[in-house]
Amino acid sequence: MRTQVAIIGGGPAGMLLSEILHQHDIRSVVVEKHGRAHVLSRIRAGVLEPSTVDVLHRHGLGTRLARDGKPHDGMRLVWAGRGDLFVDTLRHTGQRMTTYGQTSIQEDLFAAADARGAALITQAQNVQLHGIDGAQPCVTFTHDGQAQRLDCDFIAGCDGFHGVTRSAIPAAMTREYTLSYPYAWLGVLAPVPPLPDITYVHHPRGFALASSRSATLSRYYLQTPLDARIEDWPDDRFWDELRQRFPSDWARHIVAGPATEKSLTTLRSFVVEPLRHGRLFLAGDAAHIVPPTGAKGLNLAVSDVFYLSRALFAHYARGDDSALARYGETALRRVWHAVRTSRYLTTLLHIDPAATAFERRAQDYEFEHLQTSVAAQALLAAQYAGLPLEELT
Ligand code: RFL
Ligand code: PHB
Repeated sequence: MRTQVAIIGGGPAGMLLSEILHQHDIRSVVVEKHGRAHVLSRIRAGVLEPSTVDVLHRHGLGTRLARDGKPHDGMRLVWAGRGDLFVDTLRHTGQRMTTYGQTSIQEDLFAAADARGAALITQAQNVQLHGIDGAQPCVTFTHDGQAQRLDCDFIAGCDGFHGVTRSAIPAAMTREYTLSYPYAWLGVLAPVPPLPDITYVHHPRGFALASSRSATLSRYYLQTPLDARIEDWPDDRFWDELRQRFPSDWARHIVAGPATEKSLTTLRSFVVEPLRHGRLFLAGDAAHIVPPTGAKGLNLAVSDVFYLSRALFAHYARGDDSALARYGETALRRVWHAVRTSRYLTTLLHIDPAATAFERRAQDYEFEHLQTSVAAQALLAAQYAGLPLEELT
């Protein structure tokens, strides 16, 4: 097989890249390790920045988003014993965010791919990259028991944090920046009406978060120790613990129900640099991870793909490789912005079991500062809404 861009990974980054490239008459093949059902079963992101919504609309992917996405005008922070604060993104930035599940985006991307008869190979095993230093790279893999080879001009590594593309770059050529946090998140999806706002709670028992997927579908998270096990968290224990972390007049409004999904996530910040080696370009979680506090990961995958698609377009349409050369530095500006924001929110809101009395006191007064300073709220609102996209072409 031969194509122009071989895209490894059919998550949001890979499928969106293939869609945008198609709209610029650039051919691609997506090689995905799992089946569609598996990709669609992963319950993840829920909050979209204005620039993410803009990219989806610009590429004809906004119909269902416009209908089913819910405007999200800020986040509520609740601090046990100190009341709450609404960080009003609409007021401070003039922009609206949107809640719309990653699963729905993934469904929209698969529907668009089917409508154009896209080349999407699922259940590909043993994916390997070859010749990324030279002018004729290729990808090999096994599909339906047959060995396959895909020749291409470029490879896009969109295969998430546990993929193979990042490790195809010689270790001596990259630098990895990592921070692990000493707690995990237990997430629950339940068919019950959500609280009105996305609400982040700081409580001595640990952080909690209320979010939603629709008017009838709630998404909640609890901070747990790193060694927590799902089997130790039957539904009753989850709802009981969640209610203990919310102030009592809020807890009364939490509607409990049977969990339809439960998952544990460890929290880390990670960035690899550079994002390019030869003909391989990394995008999305393959290149960077942020802790979910602040809901930035999917938004970064979308901005990486936006920049990469524009750079590939300049290459094919005009023989201009300057945007390809600048892809990493351009994408990394938004990435590090989100890395800083999500690290700030994570350390502000969680209970670090090893924190000193000094650190806990400073954390309390950080929140008090946010509660009393409109300037601090405006800064956080702007960080939450994300940096605007730089137009490259
Ligand atoms: P994905 O989604 O991990 O997709 C990668 C795809 O590559 C495939 N793959 C391979 N394919 C071929 N060969 C291989 N060797 C392969 N290895 C892997 C995988 O099967 C998969 O299909 O990465 P992508 O596309 O970069 O997208 C990134 C986002 O999924 C991620 O950043 C977000 O989900 C993060 N995130 C959130 N982001 C937001 O913007 N807003 C949120 O509200 C938000 N909430 C979250 C989140 C992530 C969470 N978890 C579980 C980490 C909440 C949670 C709990
Ligand atoms: C979610 O809805 O899953 C969600 C919302 C906000 C976050 C993280 C996850 O910060």
